[in-house]
Amino acid sequence: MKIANARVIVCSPGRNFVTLKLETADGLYGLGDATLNGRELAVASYLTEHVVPLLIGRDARRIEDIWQFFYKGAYWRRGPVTMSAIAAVDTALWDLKGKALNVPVYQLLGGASREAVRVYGHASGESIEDTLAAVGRYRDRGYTAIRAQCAVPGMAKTYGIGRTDAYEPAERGALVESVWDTSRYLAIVPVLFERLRREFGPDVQLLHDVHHRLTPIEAARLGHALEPYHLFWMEDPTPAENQESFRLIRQHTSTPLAVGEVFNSIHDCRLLIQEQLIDYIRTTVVHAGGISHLRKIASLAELHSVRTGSHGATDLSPVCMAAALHFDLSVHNFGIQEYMPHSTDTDRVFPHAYTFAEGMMHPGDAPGLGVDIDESLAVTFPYERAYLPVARLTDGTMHDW
Ligand code: CS2
Ligand code: MG
Repeated sequence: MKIANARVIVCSPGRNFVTLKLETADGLYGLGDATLNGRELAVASYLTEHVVPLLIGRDARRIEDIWQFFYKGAYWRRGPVTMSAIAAVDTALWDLKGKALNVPVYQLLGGASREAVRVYGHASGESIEDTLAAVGRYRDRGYTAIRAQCAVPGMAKTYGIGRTDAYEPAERGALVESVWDTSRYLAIVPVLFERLRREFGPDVQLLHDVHHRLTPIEAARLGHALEPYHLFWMEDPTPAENQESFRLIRQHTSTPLAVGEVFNSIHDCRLLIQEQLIDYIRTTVVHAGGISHLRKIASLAELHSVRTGSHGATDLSPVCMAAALHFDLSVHNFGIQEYMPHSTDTDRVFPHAYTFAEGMMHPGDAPGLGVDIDESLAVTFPYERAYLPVARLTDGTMHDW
């Protein structure tokens, strides 16, 4: 099964996506997501200039060997651009193998370990009351796990607050700079979750994304303050380049911790997992080297009672969501999958077999990943530069957004 052609498709049905399409000499094709929000063209160029020329003629069945070739062969290791490019190749090869063998990819990963995949949705609001209403909408749609984010009084724009339930943080046009005030944030979050528990009771699983914005001791303080509300997880409490800093958080709180959506290899999270400094690892197919590498991270996590909780925001395309669901259905130490429904235009460009019902999803049983790309439609949505916002403290100092 020789790779005869490989093309990078950039489109923007409401937001930018980068898709790799591998075509074999015997007429099959496989898809891989290569979208890196705000740096899409960097990955598109890496693929076009440095990966595609080395792919043509290779045996598409040799998934692990091709992965190792592009990881070791680049000499320069890791990083979000390289690992997203490798991820796209890996994902497309798994798609091809499933199609060639006429089975859904999860059957190649060890088969189903569960009947369906539990997901969580994103509820947010400009006020605590708005956020309660949004959580109620998600509960009414059947979600049993819901992330809650509310605006912080006195701050014009903060991470995670969508104008509608469909939240897309990247903004076209001018870069958005927002102001951040940690003390105001620390004051409102416990109030939000006290209200949510009082309103919805103990059964709904509640999640919160700190989004890297606290210091370790501030994160320890917030985790401790949230303990009465039994969160499913508190996500990205502090920037995780310094994995050891999670020891301090762990000493002060039993609130479960989730980290990893910005990680791109097992080396970013090895200490966090081995020392059980986290409870869920958020690495995902598109940014952590594809299905092949994500399985290795999950295997390490399984040894240390850490479960998966893969990233699934709208800036990961339906190709990634499809691949994630095949992985989620099969992996033993599955925790939960993030799911933000894409726009109608995105779903038209990327028709897919996966389904949502009553808070659960399933990848479907189509051969391969069960996702496609309508290229004639994709071309009608040309790329538009868009950047993620940045945040500064009130004195102008750059901060984590
Ligand atoms: C967030 C994302 O989904 C999440 O947990 O952290 O919205 C993240 O901000 C975006 O994926 C960045 O592109
Ligand atoms: Mg997050």
